[in-house]
Amino acid sequence: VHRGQFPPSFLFGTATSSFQIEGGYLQGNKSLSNWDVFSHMPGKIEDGSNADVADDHYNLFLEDIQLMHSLGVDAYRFSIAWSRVLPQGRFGEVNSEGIEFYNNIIDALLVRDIKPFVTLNHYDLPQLLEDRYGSWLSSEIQLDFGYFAQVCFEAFGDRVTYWSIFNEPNVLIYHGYLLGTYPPGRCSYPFGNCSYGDSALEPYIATHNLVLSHATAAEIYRKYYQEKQGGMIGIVISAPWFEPYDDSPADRLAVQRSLAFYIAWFVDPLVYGDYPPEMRQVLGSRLPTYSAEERKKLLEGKLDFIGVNHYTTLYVKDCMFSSCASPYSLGDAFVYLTGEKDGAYIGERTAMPLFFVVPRGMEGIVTYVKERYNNTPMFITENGYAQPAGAIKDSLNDTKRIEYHENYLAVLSEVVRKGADVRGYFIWSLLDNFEWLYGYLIRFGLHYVDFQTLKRTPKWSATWYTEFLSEDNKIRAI
Ligand code: GCO
Repeated sequence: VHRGQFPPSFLFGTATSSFQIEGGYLQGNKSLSNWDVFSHMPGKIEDGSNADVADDHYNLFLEDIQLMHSLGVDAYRFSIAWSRVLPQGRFGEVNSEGIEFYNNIIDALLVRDIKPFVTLNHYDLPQLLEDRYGSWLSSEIQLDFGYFAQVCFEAFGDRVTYWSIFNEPNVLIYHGYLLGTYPPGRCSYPFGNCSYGDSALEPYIATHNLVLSHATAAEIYRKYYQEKQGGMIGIVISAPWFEPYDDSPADRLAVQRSLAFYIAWFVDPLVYGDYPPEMRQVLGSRLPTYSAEERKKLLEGKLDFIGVNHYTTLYVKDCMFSSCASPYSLGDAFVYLTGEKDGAYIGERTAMPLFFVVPRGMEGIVTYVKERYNNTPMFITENGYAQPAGAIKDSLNDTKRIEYHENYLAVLSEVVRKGADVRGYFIWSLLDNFEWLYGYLIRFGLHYVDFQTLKRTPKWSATWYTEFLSEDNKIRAI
C-alpha cells in the first residue's frame, strides 16, 4: 500500500495529546490539571508513574516537529492543555506563556508545511473547575468551555483551520463516570473501580453538559470566526467496530445498541439535535432532554467532520435476556464485549487489553459512520499498534506495527474508493508516551523514547511511514 492509492488532497499525519507528551507540569504558569492530580493519587496508574515529565515535549517540541518533518507528514494532530492557557478557567487571566507555547508549535509546523489539526479537549481540564463545581456534572462548565474555546479560536484560528472540539468524550465518560478509572474517578456502575454510589444518572448528566459545551464552542465559532477563518469543526470519537458474538437476532441487536451507547450517544445530538432513539428506548426519561433552544443551537452548530479513532474490533453478546454484565459492559446497554470466542481471539492480540488486530473493522466502522451521518466528512484521527514496554533493542524492529498500518490502510483505501468521504489518517502516535492508566507500560510510538534520557529514536515503522509518504509514491498514482 502507498499514498498514491489515496486522493491527492488526503492528509497523512501523526497524533499526540498534551497530557501524554508535554510534561512541564508546573512550567510556564500552568496550573494543575485534573490528570495531574489524579495520576498522583496512589494506585491509579498501573506502574505508579505520572506525566510530570512524560516526553518533555514542552521543552523539546522543536525536536519533535523536526521528527515529523523527516517523516514527511502533511498534518499534526495535537491538543491544547486548558490548564496552560487558562490556569484559573474563566476566573483568571489568559496565560500569555501558554499562548506563546502553542503559537511556537503552530508556527514551527507551518514553516515546515505541516497543517495543525487541533484538539481543544483531550480529557484534561484545570483541577480548579473540578473542585469548584464538579466540572462536567455542572452546567456551569459550558461557560468555562465556551470561554476556553473562544480564547483558542481568537489566538490560533488565524492559522488553525481544523478544530476537534472534543477527543473521545465516550472514553472520558465511561472511564470517568461509570468505571471510575479516569478523573474524576466516579462510579455509577456496580462493576467500577470505586464504590457504587447513588449516582446512576451521572454519566447522562455529564454527557449532557459536555454536548452542550460542544454546542457552545460551535456557536461561538460559527458566529464570530467561521467567515473570517473558514475552518472546519468536528468531534473525535473512540470508534471500535463490533460484531455479533453469535449470529442471532439478539446479538445483532446488541451490536446496534453498543454502537448507539458508545458512539451515537455523543454524535447524534451534534448532527440531529437529539440522543439516539436506541438509547431513549432503553432509558426513557433517565436520559435528559434538550430544550427547543438547545436543540436549535445544536443543529446550527452541526459538525463539519467526524474524527474516528479506530484500533480494534470486539464481539458483542446480548445481556438483556441473559445476564452477563461485567466491567466489559457498556453501562445500561445490556451488552458484553469480548475479543474471545471458543478459545480463539478475533484477531491478533496487542499489548493493550481489548485491542485486537482486525483490519476489516476499518470498513465496518467507516461504513457505519458514513451511513448514519449521511457521509459527513471523516478523518481517521487515530489508528495505532500497542507494543509492551521494553528495552530499545527489542522495540525498534516493530514489524508488527508496520503490518498493522499496511493492512488497515489497504482496507481504508478500498472504502474511500467506494465513496466514503474520509479525508485523512493519523497514526497514534508520533512518540511513545504516557498511556493513561498504563503509564509507560505500553508503547504506541513511531519513535522510541527512553524515559530516562528522553532520547527519541526512530523505529522501523518511522522509516516505513517516511517511505509510504514519499513523493515518488504520490506520483505513482498518476
Ligand atoms: C484518545 C486515546 C489516546 C490513547 C490511545 C491508545 O483519547 O485519543 O485514548 O489518548 O493513548 O487511544 O489507547
